[in-house]
Amino acid sequence: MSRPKWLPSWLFYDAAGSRLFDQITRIPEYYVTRTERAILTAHAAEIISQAAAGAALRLVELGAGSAEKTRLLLAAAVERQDTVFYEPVDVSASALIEAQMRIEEEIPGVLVCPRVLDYTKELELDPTLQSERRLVLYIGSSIGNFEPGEAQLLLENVRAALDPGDCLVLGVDLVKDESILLAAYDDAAGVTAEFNRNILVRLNRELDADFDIGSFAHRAVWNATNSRMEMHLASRTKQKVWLPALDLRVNFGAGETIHTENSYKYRPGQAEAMLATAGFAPEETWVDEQGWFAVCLARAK
Ligand code: AVI
Repeated sequence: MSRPKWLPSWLFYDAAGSRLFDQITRIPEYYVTRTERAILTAHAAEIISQAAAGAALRLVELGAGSAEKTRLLLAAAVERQDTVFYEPVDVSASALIEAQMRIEEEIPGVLVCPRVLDYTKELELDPTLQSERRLVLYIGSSIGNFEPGEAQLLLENVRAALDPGDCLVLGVDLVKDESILLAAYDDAAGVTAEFNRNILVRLNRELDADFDIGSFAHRAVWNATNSRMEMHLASRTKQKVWLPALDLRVNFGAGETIHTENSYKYRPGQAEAMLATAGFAPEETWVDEQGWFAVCLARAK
């Protein structure tokens, strides 16, 4: 058992965790979703026309479609060209089917071609016609949940899957006042706390573990040295947990924590530097008035 204890954050996203995350995107303290949405609402047409640069666009999204935000870009693309191919890439076939039905019904002119793939491991995209360009969307600050080296590698893999002239739109969360960050990851209604504890609910269900869920407290911490928000679960008491499926007994001291998530916050210019290292030419960055979130458009060199 490693010390400090940790769990991988992909474990959050079972059906209940995905529902809770969806709720998080609507809580007042979680500025991330609404700030990025406001940037995309204001600039969708510009992003689409700049990325297209006269060609027809084929949109690819890493993740199964971030609902309204993707819709803004798809709608702007349909305005310019009658038919838009949209390839959402996700590990979850059910999330892709749901996205396909939703989008084809809501935006006539979009043809959804879902791809069941783990884009963190492999990324092979459909070939494009000579008259087409790809625009890959990686929005929602998803890149922030990767360690810096992994994030760089991910951008390099995206670049490797593209042809020169194709584009990437990357949404990154920026460093801001600590009090705003802390509130966003520890909201008053306790939705983020429930999201964090759901990881233990999942281990109880899937590994037959006996975590006493209420005896773990949600902690959100700003780690200024590493420029990241961290989530932890702190054991309120000294206790033992039994995970029969792994034949594992785990001891917790009172106050001992399990580190469950890192959410990196970038400094202005940092995402552009990573994009350049990955073989993209950063073309334009749109930031909200408060300087909280950045949407970067970069072109594959
Ligand atoms: C999915 N990801 C970008 C979210 C974030 O902000 O890092 C996950 C999340 N964790 C707590 N609240 C939201």
